[in-house]
Order: sequence, then structure tokens, then C-alpha cells
Amino acid sequence: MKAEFGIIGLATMGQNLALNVEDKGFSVAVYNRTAERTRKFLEEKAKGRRIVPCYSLEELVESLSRPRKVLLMVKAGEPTDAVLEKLFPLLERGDLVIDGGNAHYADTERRLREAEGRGLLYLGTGISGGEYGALHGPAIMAGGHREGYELIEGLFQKIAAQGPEGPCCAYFGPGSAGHYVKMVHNGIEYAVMETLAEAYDLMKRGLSMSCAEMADVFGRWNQGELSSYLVEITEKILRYVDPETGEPLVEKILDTAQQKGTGKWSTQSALDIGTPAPTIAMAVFARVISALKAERTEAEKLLPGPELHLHGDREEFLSDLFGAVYLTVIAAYAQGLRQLRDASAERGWGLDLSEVARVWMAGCIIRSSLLVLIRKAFLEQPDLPLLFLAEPFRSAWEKHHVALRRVVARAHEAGIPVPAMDSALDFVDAYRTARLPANLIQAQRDFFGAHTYQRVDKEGTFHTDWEAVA
Ligand code: NBP
Repeated sequence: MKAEFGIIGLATMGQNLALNVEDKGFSVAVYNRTAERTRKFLEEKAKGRRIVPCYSLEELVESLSRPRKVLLMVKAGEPTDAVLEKLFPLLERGDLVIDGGNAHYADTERRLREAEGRGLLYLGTGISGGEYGALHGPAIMAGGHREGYELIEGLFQKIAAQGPEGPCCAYFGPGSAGHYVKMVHNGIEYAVMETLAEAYDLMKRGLSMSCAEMADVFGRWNQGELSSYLVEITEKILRYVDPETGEPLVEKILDTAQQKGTGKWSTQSALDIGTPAPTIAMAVFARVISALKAERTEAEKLLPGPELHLHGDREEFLSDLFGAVYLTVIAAYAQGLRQLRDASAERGWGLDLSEVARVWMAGCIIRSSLLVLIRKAFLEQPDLPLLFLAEPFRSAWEKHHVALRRVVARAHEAGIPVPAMDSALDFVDAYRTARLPANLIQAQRDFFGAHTYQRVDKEGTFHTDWEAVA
């Protein structure tokens, strides 16, 4: 009997996906470059399961029923190319290759063309949910050959997280649409994480609250409009006591945030296509600044700031903080979805943003109750330019923007950085301003570079010799 599904790469994601797929009734053949990992997996986790160990790519390909369906779960970048270089020649017309890693979308486009040239089907597929999601149900964002998706849709629907509106998997379009959606998902993830970290900083340094008190606040937020996986885990993190020291573990963790690249790629692409995603960008830069630990430590001694404490009524500030976090989180989704809208228009993907919201409802890191409202907004208005223009987000802005302004202003007064909240406020303020000062920028460009400008009172393109005497 040949196996129905193949997995290459048995690190955290590959192992757990193999167990998930087998658990849903499919036989799986697995291969990993280092044989020891395969052996260990079979002995420890996959014993007695319909999981066939393979010790070469040839053996894997041989053990699969046709058309073969092979999922790659290896490190993104060169390792993926190294595997594909060997795998492609072994496959036959009509076989399907799914790259489930966090590939850069440009790599996906290139690999897809290569697969196509060989008569193979290819799906660049973002898989979110980490170790737990891989085992119990991830969110699956596929793009590439539609015929390929049709071959695997049944399996994806079974292994995916089961959300309130169906299995959290979908085909998003040709080319790299799937990996692009996953990349922007990660960009939003960066922005929401930064927003929650800023709230923690304001409560800790600004209000001198204990971890237990802050956990209570996140716990309360998780009961309402901000209910989400990231708020939920933040509460749990703040409650976790280090067994070694008896103190909150979070306070023992070095404050330099690492990154694997998807937030950066998301921002780079936003700049390339000219879509405004400042809150996601600021979250990436916040991680970059956090990495400058030694410099920051020196600068703290040299550069003075104001007194750190936020004076005034604590409960009032916490109430404002909820509004500030809520609007900033909405801004993160709004910017990410706008980026998807613009990327789809540029590349002709025909991306359905209500489907994107549906797939993100469970299994993935940015799952939240907000996504139910976001999906509804895009179902009602598929070409919605920005979430804030639709209800209930417009009303949320109206209700909370003063709170966001107060929080940002007080954070600045206290010298506590809030780049995500600040950028969200500036973003919406700029977006809702009919006349921005860009007229002056156009005049400056024309002054030093003769770049020309347009006028508001007549048609045409104009250039002025600005230093000529009038
Ligand atoms: P890693 O990203 O840590 O990759 C390890 C795997 O890549 C191992 O199987 C390793 O084989 C294999 N590999 C490497 Br490294 N170089 C190789 C090469 N030249 N040829 C063949 N295989 C090679 O694993 P992961 O954390 O399970 O993630 C897998 C993919 O899923 C990545 O693209 C990741 O970005 C993505 N992803 C991860 C998560 C997560 O939470 N971890 C979530 C969502 C998506 P070896 O055993 O021989 O070294």
C-alpha cells in the first residue's frame, strides 16, 4: 500500500503535521535530511501509526500513491531550494509539491515557475499556529495552482483548525498569494505583539503595577472586544512564576526581541507597492531597536528623560489604555488588510478579504474575536478601502480616539516609547485629513529638483523658478 501524503522535514512543524494528518485518517510517508531525526520520531512519537519512515528522497517518492502530494516543512530559503533541486527531477507530471514553510513570496513565484516548467503542480502555503496548531489544527493559506489545491483540499479541511465559520484553510489565488497572505498575517502579528508590549510597559513603568495586576487587566480585556489568542497568552505569561527565583519569569527575560524576517518582508513589500502600513513597520523597528541592548544601556546614562511615572487616576488611565490598545490593534488589521487589497490589485490575485478573515479566525496566532467583525465588514463591502470606514470600526474610532490621544500624549510626557500606538494615531489622523501638508513637500521637490507640481485651482503640470524675483 502506497502512502497518500508525504512530508519532508521533521523538525517541530513537520513532526506535528505528520501526526495531525495521520490522526485524520491518511497514511503518511516522511523523510528528513538527518536520518536520526526520522528514527527518533518513529520510535518516540509515531509508534504504531500509519507513518512510513523513508531514508532518501527516492524512497519517499517511491512510497507515495499518484498523483503524489508532498509537503515541505524545512527551513525557508536555501534549505528549501536544496530540497526542491533534488525533489523536482524525481517527480512526474501532475504530482503536487506544497511548500509549507515561511518562504519569501518572490522565491515562491520562482519555484512555482520551475515546477510549472516540469509539469508539476505547486502550492506556496502559509501554515500558522506553531507547534500546537500543527498538531491540533493550523490555519492554512494556500496559493499557486488551483488544480493542486483541489487535489489536497479534502485533507487540508480535515487537518486545519475548525473555526466558527468552517475549516481555517483556503485557496487565495495564483502565484504567491498564499505565502503573501501568511507574510502579512505575520506583519499584523508583529504589530499586535508590540501594542501589547507597549501596554505592559505603560502599566509597569508608568503605573508601577505588578505582573499579577497587569495579568488581571489583560484577563479582563480578553473577556471583551479585545478577546484574542495574543491577549490570552500575555495574561498567562504575566502570571507565570519562575520556579528558580519565585519571581515572574517575564522579568527575567532579556529585552531583545528576535525576528525571523516575515515582519521585515511585509514592511519591505508595503513600501514596494506603496501601501501605508506604518504600525507594522514600527513594530519591526521596535524589535530592531530592542536588539541594540548595549547601546541602549549606555544611552540611558547619557540622555536624560522626564520622570517615568504617569500621574493621575489609575483606573481612568487603564480605561483609556483599553481604548488605545483596541484602536491600535484595529489599525494593525486595517493596514495589513489594506496591504493585501493593494497587492492583490497589483498582481491580479482576486483575493477575497472576507475569506482571509475567516481563515484567520482559528488556528493562527492573530486569531481574535475582531475577525468575526472584520469578515462581516468585507462580506458587506468586498472592496472596502480601510476597516475604519466600516461599522463597528468607525464607531470604535469615534468612541476611543480621544483615549488613544491621551495615552500617547501621556506616554510621551513620561518618556515611555509607544511607537505602535503613536503610528496608529498618526495613520488614522492622516487618513482622515482632506488636505495634508504634502503641498509644501511638492513645492520643495520642485524647488530643488524641478520635479513639478499640480495645482488645486487649475489643470496641468507646473514648474516654478522659486528664486526668481516675483
Ligand atoms: P526549521 O525551520 O527549524 O527547519 C528545520 C528543518 O529543515 C529540519 O527538518 C532540517 O533537517 C531541515 N533542513 C535544513 Br535546516 N537544511 C536543510 C537542507 N539543506 N536540506 C534538507 N533539509 C534541511 O523547522 P520548523 O520550525 O519545523 O519550521 C519548518 C518551516 O515552517 C519553516 O519554514 C518555518 O519558517 C515554518 N513555520 C514554523 C513555525 C514554528 O512555529 N516553528 C510556524 C509556522 C511556520 P535536519 O534535521 O537534517 O537538520
